[in-house]
Amino acid sequence: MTDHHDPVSDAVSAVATADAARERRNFLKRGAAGLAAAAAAATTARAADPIGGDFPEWSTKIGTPLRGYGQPSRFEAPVQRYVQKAFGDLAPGTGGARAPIERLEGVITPNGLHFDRSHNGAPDIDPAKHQLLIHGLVKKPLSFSIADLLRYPMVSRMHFIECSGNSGLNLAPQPPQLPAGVMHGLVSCADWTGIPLALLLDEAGVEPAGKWLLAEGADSAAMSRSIPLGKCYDDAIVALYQNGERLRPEQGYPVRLLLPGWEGNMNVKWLRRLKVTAGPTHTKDETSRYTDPQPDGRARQFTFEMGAKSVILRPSSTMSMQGAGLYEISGIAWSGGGRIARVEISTDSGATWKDAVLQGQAMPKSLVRFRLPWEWNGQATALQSRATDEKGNTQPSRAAFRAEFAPDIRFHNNSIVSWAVNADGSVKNVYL
Ligand SMILES: Nc1nc2c(c(=O)[nH]1)N[C@H]1C(S)=C(S)[C@@H](COP(=O)(O)O)O[C@H]1N2
Ligand SMILES: [Mo]
Repeated sequence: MTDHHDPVSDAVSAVATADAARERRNFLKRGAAGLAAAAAAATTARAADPIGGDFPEWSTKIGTPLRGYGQPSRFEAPVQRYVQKAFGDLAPGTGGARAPIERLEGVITPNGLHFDRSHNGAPDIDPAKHQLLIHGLVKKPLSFSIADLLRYPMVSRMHFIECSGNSGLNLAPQPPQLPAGVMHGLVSCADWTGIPLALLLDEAGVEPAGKWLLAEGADSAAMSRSIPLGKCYDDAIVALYQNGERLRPEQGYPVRLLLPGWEGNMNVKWLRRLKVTAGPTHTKDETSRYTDPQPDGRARQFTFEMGAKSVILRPSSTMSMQGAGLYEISGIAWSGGGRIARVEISTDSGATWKDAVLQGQAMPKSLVRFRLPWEWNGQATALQSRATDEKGNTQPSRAAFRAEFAPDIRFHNNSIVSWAVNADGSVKNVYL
């Protein structure tokens, strides 16, 4: 049998590159004893090889040629966004493609899987021709090309975007039995890079009468929203990059507005115009949608900040448990109010709660990963998670949320999600 992994010949053939030469120096430094040990280790590894010393096919030939843009393994092809066209192929760009959050880990949403909520599809914008206009109540109206914008100082920050229609499906009379991403995947998180909006507004010089901003997209839906100037000066970003690369078309290429922690809809994509105004414009997009009917018949408008929220992803609805024993409960939490301070988990249908571990640094208005080991005794129970942010905002129970609004409430559902774990191991969506 050919020895594919002879450490000596490997080291010798590696001399060709500078990197490998350094490796070889280190290798030779280990001396004869080191060589013997390495050979022994290789023998042991081979003896322990579960396929009896024959290497799998992929270990015996040249791999995939080098390529300009990497793609996930073909075995990960089933990991896709959940595409929901609101009007089918009559309006193929209208609706949402939800992130398969239950199949992801950590807190960063890969760019190809970032949820996409679009009112009339992603326009194919030529960055060499696109302009961003700042006008209205300003001393000096300004028009920026993308090349102009790329010369400004930038900031990078991790933030989630959540559509206020997220979890709307969980307001249905009966709990839908769907993967978590279909119900709660209108949320994603990325490392966004762009220009603080305050910088561009200062350059245009806002008039004292200017109190609001109208932001408009260059898509054929001309999506537009009114934003109080305070937010624009606080932490708003004119974003050009998403996780290190330029924005994806679905996320607003070549430039979008990012309003950290505020409802997804206000994060205007394909940004073409910012008009400083004295008051809100009451555009179609902020009157026909995103308002919340109350029991007294009146509706709340302009619910900007997204509530504290969490969802357990492993295990979650439509998954199945592989028998009693030790599991890790893992999920994501976020809040438009700032940092997540705490995520509590109940493994007994809400009777008792335990603090989960928040992984890494909880960043403001970003997803945070939580984890908790759980010994499942094999009996039927329900899992719940409850997030609280640094301001003390916490997730309401489903009943409390329902009581606060009229029965036809569709948006801003941040109520506690419950997964039943049945004795047969099946995990179901339930209302508790
Ligand atoms: N111009 C424009 N901006 C838009 C939209 C749109 O259809 N057109 N959709 C909005 C909605 S409803 C949401 S939830 C977010 C979604 O951002 P994403 O698609 O990058 O996830 O973008 C917002 N910005
Ligand atoms: Mo949205």
